[in-house]
Amino acid sequence: MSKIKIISQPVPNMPWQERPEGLKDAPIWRYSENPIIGRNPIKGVARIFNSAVMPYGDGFIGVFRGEQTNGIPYIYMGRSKDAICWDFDGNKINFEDEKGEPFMPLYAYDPRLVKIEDTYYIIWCGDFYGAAIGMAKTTDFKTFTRIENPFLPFNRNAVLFPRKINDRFVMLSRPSDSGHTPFGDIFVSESPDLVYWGRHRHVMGKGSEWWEAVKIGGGAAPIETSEGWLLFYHGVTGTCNGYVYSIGGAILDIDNPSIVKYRCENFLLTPEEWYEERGFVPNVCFPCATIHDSESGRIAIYYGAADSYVCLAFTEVDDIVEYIKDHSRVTPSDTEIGER
Ligand code: BMA
Repeated sequence: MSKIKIISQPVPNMPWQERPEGLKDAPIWRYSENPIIGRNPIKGVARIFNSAVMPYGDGFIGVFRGEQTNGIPYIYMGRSKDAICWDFDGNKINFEDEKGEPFMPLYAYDPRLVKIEDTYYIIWCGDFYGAAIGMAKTTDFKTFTRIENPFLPFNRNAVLFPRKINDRFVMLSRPSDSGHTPFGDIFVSESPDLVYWGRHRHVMGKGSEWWEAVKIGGGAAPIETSEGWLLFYHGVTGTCNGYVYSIGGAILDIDNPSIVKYRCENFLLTPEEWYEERGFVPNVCFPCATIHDSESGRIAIYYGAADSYVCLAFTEVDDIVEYIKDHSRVTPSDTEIGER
């Protein structure tokens, strides 16, 4: 039993590997068999990465960013018994609109999958006069109904909270440009109905630490804990050879997630292994989901590596919260305009 409570369901069959000896001080450790999804995983799909999974029935389900052989990303569904070996549908998800007519986005990438009450929501980056957030819902993983785009362009990164807060849906996002965005902070917005979004608040700015000095963006859906919302996000630095994406961690106030309680000044994971340093886009660790077990406090983090693979890393709630608190540095830009 962990000291800090994860407030969600038990998932006793979640994937897990113990912390390797010799990695005592590391906040997160990698799965020894990474990557879990390699190249050319489906006919016509060259790479799957930046994808989201969750428990479903007695196994697991996921939405996957599949980069087709023509270079265009779409969302594919997959199922798994152990959340490590995945069976993918050969066809991309066929969405429909609210009238039941077919709807296929021009492209769709970096999907997140979040369950709120009895409905599953998929959030992605698609096209709406440039890059913007798209959303769909399903209750059965057979019919996927596209719902209103939450935000104006441009925005390429959004994550829903897994429950309503003060009776409103809540979403983190990172307003941006339509391209590779050389800036970006995380904001939070609320909606009573998933149609009208407002009360936009600033959450966290790009970091003062060098590893996240260019931009940050939401990662996995926040995990509810007795210490607040545990957020794994991505932070980006610029080098003479391009961007480097690392995984960061923060804890947001449970009732008002625009308040940053703790923010870790160190990255939690940065590209080191061949599958993170080498690929279609080198030096990318991009977290999109976690599977966590309320009984044991174990957390499995799913991250895209080098825009080429899906990988897995592990931590435990007590350890990661303690690490984030011990290395916390909340700057004025994380708080001063949050309440405006
Ligand atoms: C971001 C997104 C991610 C991608 C990353 C690195 O802007 O497009 O999908 O992993 O760039 O290429």
